Amino acid sequence: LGNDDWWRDAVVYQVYPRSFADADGDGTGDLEGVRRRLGYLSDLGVDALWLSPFYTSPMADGGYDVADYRDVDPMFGSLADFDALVRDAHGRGIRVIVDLVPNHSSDRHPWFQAGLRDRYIFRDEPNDWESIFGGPAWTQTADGQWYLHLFAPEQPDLNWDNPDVRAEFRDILRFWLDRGVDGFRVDVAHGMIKADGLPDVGPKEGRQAEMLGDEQVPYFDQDGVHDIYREWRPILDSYPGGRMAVAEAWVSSPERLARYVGPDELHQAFNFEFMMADFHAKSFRTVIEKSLKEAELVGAPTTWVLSNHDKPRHVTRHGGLARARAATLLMLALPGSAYLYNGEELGLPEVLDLPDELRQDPAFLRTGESRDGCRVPIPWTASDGFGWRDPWLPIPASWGPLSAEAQEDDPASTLNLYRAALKIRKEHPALGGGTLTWLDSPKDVLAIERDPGLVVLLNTGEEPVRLDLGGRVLLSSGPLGADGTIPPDTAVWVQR
Ligand code: TEU
Repeated sequence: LGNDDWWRDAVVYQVYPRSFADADGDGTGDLEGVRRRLGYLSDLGVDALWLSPFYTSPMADGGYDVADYRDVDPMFGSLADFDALVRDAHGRGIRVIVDLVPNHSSDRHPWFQAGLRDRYIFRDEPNDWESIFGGPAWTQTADGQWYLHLFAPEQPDLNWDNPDVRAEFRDILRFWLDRGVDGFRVDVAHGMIKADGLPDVGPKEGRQAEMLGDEQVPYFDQDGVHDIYREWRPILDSYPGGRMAVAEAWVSSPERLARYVGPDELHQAFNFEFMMADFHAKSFRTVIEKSLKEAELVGAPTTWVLSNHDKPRHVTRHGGLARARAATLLMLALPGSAYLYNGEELGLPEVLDLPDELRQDPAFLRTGESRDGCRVPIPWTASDGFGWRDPWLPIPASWGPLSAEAQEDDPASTLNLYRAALKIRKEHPALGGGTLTWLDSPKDVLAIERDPGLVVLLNTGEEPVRLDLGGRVLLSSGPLGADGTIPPDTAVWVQR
């Protein structure tokens, strides 16, 4: 596959295996389902896949509760299926990134089951920390001791002060690198090290640390996590072909995020500021400027994300498909890599009306907020159950026109917009790399020049705007005005 720096401007497609494609017809997606859709992903034009967890898991948190880090859960297939997927993906020039979940294991992990308490965080008394999923971050065991879980009680936090834990994860990295993976997405990368003595958070802050902009809390973004990445980097570098790692770290500023990235630590960190921005020219500009500052600090391009398996889909968040399509064209024209979430290329909205009894997100039980609405299975066919038999979450009956099949031959479909955008991005490397210059523009319009002569315009206002486009329109997120105006909620790529 060549080119060790492939990740710098890659378009990475996140597969949520449970919801992507079901080859064995049990209602849950699987690795063989992903393999059979490689043609679709290749036509879409992505450079890499990131697979959310498919490891042995009781699924208390959709697989982010791992019971065996070196095996595939039978619901998703087998190691042989995994190997076949990697082989065929590579055969098509598509790289494969896997999810690594080092902050916590499942409570069904053999270590927890065997009562190896020095590998977890047990105390005689809990402190005041709260779980990200709501409620106390401590659960009491039968003998009266308490263990820490920043997430669900079924996800005990590992003790990274224990050298056995460190050795185990170095070995897990090698296990997957030996199987040919191109990289890792590191889950809760800011979480593994807790402040000495586990001090109370104190009154107000509570569980909000994951939100951008909050003050530091004693369980996130501690200096010690960086030692772990300095241990991992030489392992990644010892393999040929550009093996990489991207951090999922919710920290308070671009400066803090920049500390995770560099030649001695991880290659990239998700830049969630963009995902949190409002659909408004000004707010996008602020975020882009901040993000480019981070990129400058670390000397590597940043990452862009609009949707993932934890946040409401951007069609819904931004207020409709037109806006989602416009935001996508903006994202795909920014310097750095872009992470797509399965189904966004079909313009899927968040499903807001799932019946409570079908919701499976552990956060829902404690906070009333559920991430299930962005995890609904992908509609492949326009009829016949969307290509699923009894899917683990119901697919809305109204999704027929959003199915991949229905969009396949429609030139105006969102699927074909993504295909066209990724194709143009390949032909114009300046879109994913190069420099970015802000152009003068009316209020509510974002105007960016990318390297020689590629102009990106986005109208987030309420009125159509007339701009001298002075060039050839390469792509627009929706129809342009007959008089050459850009309607509201529309983005356009122009070649000067
Ligand atoms: O998420 C980490 C995290 O803190 C948030 O993304 C949080 O889950 C979300 O904001 C709640 O709305 C990672 C995974 O992406 C997530 O799916 C897992 O549940 C979590 O870690 C625990 O492994």
